[in-house]
Amino acid sequence: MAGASPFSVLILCGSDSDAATMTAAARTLADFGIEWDLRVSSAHRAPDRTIELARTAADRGYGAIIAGAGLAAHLPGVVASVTILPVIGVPLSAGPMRGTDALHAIVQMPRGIPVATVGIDNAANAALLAVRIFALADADVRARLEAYVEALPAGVEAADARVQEQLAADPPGSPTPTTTTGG
Ligand code: C2R
Repeated sequence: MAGASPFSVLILCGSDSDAATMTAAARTLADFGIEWDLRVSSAHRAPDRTIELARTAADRGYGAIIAGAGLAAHLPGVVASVTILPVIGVPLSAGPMRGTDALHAIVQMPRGIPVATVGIDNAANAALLAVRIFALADADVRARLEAYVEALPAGVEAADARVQEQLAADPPGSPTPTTTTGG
């Protein structure tokens, strides 16, 4: 893409079962002209491979890593321990605890190795955080980010207009027709 950012983002997920959710990060980055690669690698199941991917990421031109995992989600923390790139963790709602297990695992990093953590399944916000980081040094990304933020209120206006229209067409709590008695 013309005007593409000099940095790209490495998106990692712990399993192919995470890939559909994590694709939202890829879509969002593409909207901002930021290139990305999405790779499956598990710190639990393939630690050497995962560490190699993370350790070499900066030299391969990545400016940030987004790591999504569910359950006992060690992937983002392990990745952050072998790179100085900013790492953004996405807790995924795999399993019976619906992502609260992964949220706690990702957000509760010990001092020294931070992982920026977004909401459960919110891969788009992870991408937007990477966009904000890149915008500090990239005027094109910054301009796209400013346009995106400026457009948000219009989306709220449109949502409000839709709700007002629905309420006018079908008002809740309007009195049900009463039958007049007597006479
Ligand atoms: P499977 O569907 O492959 O059994 O994976 C994945 O992110 C996925 O959400 C189930 C879940 O296990 C997670 N997983 C991790 C790690 N590796 C896989 N949390 C890791 O290294 O942290």
